[in-house]
Amino acid sequence: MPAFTLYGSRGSTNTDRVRLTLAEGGFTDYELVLLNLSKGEQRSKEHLKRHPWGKIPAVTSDEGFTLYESRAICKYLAKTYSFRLLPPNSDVEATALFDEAQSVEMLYFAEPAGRIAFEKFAKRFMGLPPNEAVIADALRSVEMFFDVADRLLHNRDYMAGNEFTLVDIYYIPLIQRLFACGYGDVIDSREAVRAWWDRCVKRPAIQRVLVADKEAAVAASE
Ligand SMILES: N[C@@H](CCC(=O)N[C@@H](CS)C(=O)NCC(=O)O)C(=O)O
Repeated sequence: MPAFTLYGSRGSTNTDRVRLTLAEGGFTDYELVLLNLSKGEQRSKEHLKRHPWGKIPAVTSDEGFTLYESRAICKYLAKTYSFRLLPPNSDVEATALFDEAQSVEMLYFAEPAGRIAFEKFAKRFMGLPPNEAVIADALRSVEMFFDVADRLLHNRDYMAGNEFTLVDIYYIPLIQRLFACGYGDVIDSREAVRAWWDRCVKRPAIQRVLVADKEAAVAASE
C-alpha cells in the first residue's frame, strides 16, 4: 500500500514541483494518479473534495489527510519524510531566509513566468492564440527579476542561501517551460543565474526526472 496518492497531470509544472521534490528526497512509495485536464477531470465531484478550486496537484493519505497547493505539498512531504531540503527549525535566521526566498519565487518570479507559460504553452492546447502584449509585459518582469537574482547569486550558491533547498526546486518546472517556449536566454545571458541553474539541473535526481520526462514527451509525440 503506497504511503499517499499524488493527483496530478503530465506536463503540469505544479505537479512537477512535487515530483522533483520526491525525487530529490529519494521517495518512491507513492501512487501518481493522472487527471485529464482537457476533459475537466480536475473539476469532477470526487476531485473537488480533494481540491475545492478544482486544480492539481493534491495529495491524499489513507488516514484521510488531504493537501493541495504544490509548495505546501512539497514542504509537508519534506518535513514528513525528513528530506534534507529545508533549513532546520532550530535555525531561525535560515528559516526566515527560506521563507523570504519562497515568497520571492512565488510572487516575483512564478507570477509573470506563469503568465508566459499560459500564453505560449497552455493556450496552444486550448486552440487559442497567445496574447503577445501579455507576454511582452510578463517577459519584462521576468527579465527584471533575473537581473536582481543575478546580483544575489554572485554572493550565494542557491536562492535561499548556500544550500540547495526546496525553493530551488520550486523554480525548475517554470524555468524549463521558459526554455521550451524559447525564452531560455533569460537564464543563459546572466552568468550567476546560469551557473545556479546548472548546479540545480545537474543534480542526479533532478537530471533523472528531466531526462525521463523529455523521453516520455518525445515518445508521446511520435
Ligand atoms: N498555485 C497552485 C496552482 C495549481 C494550478 O493552477 N494547477 C493547474 C495545472 S499546472 C491546473 O490545475 N489547471 C487546471 C485548471 O485550472 O482547470 C499550485 O501551486 O498548486
